[in-house]
Amino acid sequence: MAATATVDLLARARGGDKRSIARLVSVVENDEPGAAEAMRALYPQTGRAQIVGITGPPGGGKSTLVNRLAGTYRERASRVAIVAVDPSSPFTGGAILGDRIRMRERFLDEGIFIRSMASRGHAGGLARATARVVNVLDALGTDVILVETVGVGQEEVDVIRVVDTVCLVTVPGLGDDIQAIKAGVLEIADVLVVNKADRPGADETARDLAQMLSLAKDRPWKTPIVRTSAQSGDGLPQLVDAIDKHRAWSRESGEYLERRRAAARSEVEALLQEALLRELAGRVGESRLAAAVARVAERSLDPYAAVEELLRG
Ligand SMILES: Nc1nc2c(ncn2[C@@H]2O[C@H](COP(=O)(O)OP(=O)(O)O)[C@@H](O)[C@H]2O)c(=O)[nH]1
Ligand SMILES: [Mg+2]
Repeated sequence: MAATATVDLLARARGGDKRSIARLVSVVENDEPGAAEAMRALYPQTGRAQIVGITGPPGGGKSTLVNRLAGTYRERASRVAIVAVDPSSPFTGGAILGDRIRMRERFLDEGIFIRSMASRGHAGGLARATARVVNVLDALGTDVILVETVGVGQEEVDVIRVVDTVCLVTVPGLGDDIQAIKAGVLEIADVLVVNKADRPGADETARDLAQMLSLAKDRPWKTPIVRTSAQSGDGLPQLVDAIDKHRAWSRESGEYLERRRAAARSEVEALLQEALLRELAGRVGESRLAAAVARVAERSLDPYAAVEELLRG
């Protein structure tokens, strides 16, 4: 994208034009030409949005909850964004007709921007693309950014690191599955949500979670457990309140800055790694690399010696 085109796009996106926001988000998400320039212009304006993560196993009601939260936050904020990072199910996946209709209302609301992230081919790619998208939305003046992700693997744990407050969603009757919620995921949860509390067993699940928390190592923040029904909206005010309390504590205790620093570090390190790799590839050259690889394949050179030789130049 030409420099002037990027400037125009930035201006329109800042004005709140949804199509321009979508285009800019795509440029940055996919690291298209113009991405670095846009980031440079936008970065000084980041750091204002409240970023909330909703994570947990598939089917727990995360999308339904996020949809509700977006509506709730929209009542007090002019711009809300939803970033759905769920490669396994699109944003509408599993939602019943009523949910779809409510979802459509959100789509029609000029103050709510919704983006589904495409999955990436390489490890760490999704987390970094999400960080870039969140930064852009933040810089464009979004007040609240809700990030939905499936809390299953390391990649998802990395994705959720970009947020200020992590809500982990579980449902009643998971039984042994609760044990399957990885200790690491429980550790990064700032708010525990027992959704589908309209179903039997919510109190037991809440008790099980409380017990698991009591076994975990002491943290200065006391993780609250909130019962919600994303379907009826019960417990939503309590959830918003818990998120707000965590935000206040986080700012006051310095946790917020610490997380921002950790996120900045992983972003810079990842870019540095890429840049070093590119530089090294240029220095080594494809023909020398190919020659060394051929010798390793023929067993006339071992891989360690090959690397040493290539680096020696
Ligand atoms: N009974 C009940 N069903 C819910 C609740 N929240 C979501 N669901 C339903 O659970 C299914 C999965 O919801 P979805 O939001 O797609 O879950 P996700 O995979 O975690 O994003 C859908 O059929 C929802 O309608 C709830 O609080 N109570
Ligand atoms: Mg979902």
